[in-house]
Amino acid sequence: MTSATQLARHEVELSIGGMTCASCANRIERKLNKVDGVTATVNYATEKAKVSFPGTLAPADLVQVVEAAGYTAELPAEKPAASDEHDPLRQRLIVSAVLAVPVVLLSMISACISRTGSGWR
Ligand code: 9UX
Repeated sequence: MTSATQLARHEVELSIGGMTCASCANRIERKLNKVDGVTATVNYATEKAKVSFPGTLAPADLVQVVEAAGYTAELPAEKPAASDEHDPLRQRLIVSAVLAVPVVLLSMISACISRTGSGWR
């Protein structure tokens, strides 16, 4: 590993524009991965590039690499709202966990009743 990869790593998700076929994603991916210490995955469908890069680089450098390859790249908006409580997926997990409790209890109780014939012992 080069020293660049040992520095603190950062991650950024770029919005890529100008990809007209799936191979474009691979082309961008290769360009980015050629940069020392950079690991990138480009998703053609979502037009997003997930890039892990060392502290020696700035996100703007990554944009430049993509643009030099003939595509457009945009940095994500600063500070994406990261409130746990309003994450819909997380909320659904909590809700379904709460709903599952009575179901489990009920099945335990009915299993107990049917085994002993007279409820709890
Ligand atoms: Mo597809 Mo992209 O034929 O540079 S690879 S358009």
